[in-house]
Amino acid sequence: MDAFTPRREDRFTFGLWTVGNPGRDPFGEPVRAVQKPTRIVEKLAQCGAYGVNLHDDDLVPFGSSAAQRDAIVRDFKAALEAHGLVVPMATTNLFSQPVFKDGAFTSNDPGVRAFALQKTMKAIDLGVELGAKAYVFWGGREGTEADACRDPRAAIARMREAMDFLCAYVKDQRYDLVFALEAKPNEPRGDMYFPTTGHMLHFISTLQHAAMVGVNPEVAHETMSGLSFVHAVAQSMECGKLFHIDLNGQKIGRYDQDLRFGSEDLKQAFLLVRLLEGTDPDAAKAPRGAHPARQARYTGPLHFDSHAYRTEDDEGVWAFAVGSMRTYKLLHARAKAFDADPEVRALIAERRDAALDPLCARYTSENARALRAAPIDPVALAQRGLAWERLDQLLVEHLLGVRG
Ligand code: GCO
Ligand code: MN
Ligand code: MN
Repeated sequence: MDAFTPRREDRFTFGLWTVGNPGRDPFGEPVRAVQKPTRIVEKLAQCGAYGVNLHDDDLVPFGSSAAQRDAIVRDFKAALEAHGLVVPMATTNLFSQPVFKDGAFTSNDPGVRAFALQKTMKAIDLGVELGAKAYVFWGGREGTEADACRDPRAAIARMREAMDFLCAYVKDQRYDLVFALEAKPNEPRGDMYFPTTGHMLHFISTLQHAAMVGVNPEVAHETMSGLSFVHAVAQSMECGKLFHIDLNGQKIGRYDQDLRFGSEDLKQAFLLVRLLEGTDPDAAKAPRGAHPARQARYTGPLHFDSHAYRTEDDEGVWAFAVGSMRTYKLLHARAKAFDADPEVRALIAERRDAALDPLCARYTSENARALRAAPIDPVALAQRGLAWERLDQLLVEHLLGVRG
């Protein structure tokens, strides 16, 4: 036990499908035994996790009878109770079964779309019964290879119709539940609709019940496209839409690797933890122009959507789980030290201009007139070195533990 040993109050969660991943890939058979959900609950609790998340089919195998479902749910609830774990998030598997081979909510077939809604309503009921407060939508098969098969605008409209329907269902049932939409650029489809978190954020603003819908960004998914995950998360927080998060590790341009958090991208991971935990005291205050719903820090569950290398046995799986959580806590400690460093504070202190700032703060015809006439010297402005080299080196030294 040390300061970085995971504890319940750290709010770390894993999916049944993550630590339960048996190591099957497109080229090879499983390398580990399938574990019972109740055993996963017990092991996660021993590792210091706070919760366990699930797809409907992870817990209740597809095609189970109502009686089988009830028995499974009863045993699972008993395990949660016995080991003190919660289920903060649930989701629907809308990708494994052959019926979803060309999408679920965006399929051209009304029968498939209706089945997707039916399966999701039942899965929402299951999630709520287990105590979930967030419901994730990842459109695993919502995309194309033969792109002429449907107008992409029709896919977007169908997705909107499904979200509006399901939000209304949640309200009608009086469930205390929000939705979190998860973007991914490709895999398993050649191109998936809503490929980035930014696409999702705009889509959400067009929904009937937009207030109950946010995003679930995933490190691997934004990184696959070569985009900055930290910027995607920051944009979500800036408009109050970071409802959930999928933490893992990923190299740019590869298939979805779902690696242990911090295993590939330590600097990005450091900046991410710094952002989520709000260790920068200046960033805690909303700047001028901020969105009214801005989140200064993220207080929801910290979910690891990742799995152990295919080289690992059962012991390796739990080493992977503990490692994910420890790395988060280590990075949190480094981020606190970085933001408490007086040299860092001095370098990133916000500059003020007593004459110009008030003119830009609010549009009035007088301010515009005064601003047009203001003597601003772009050559002098450009001459100032910013010392970001020093700042970045300080970050590296904090990250490597030789400072602070
Ligand atoms: C993936 C996704 C999934 C989802 C999960 C929950 O690339 O496979 O990240 O793991 O997060 O289905 O919706
Ligand atoms: Mn993924
Ligand atoms: Mn995910």
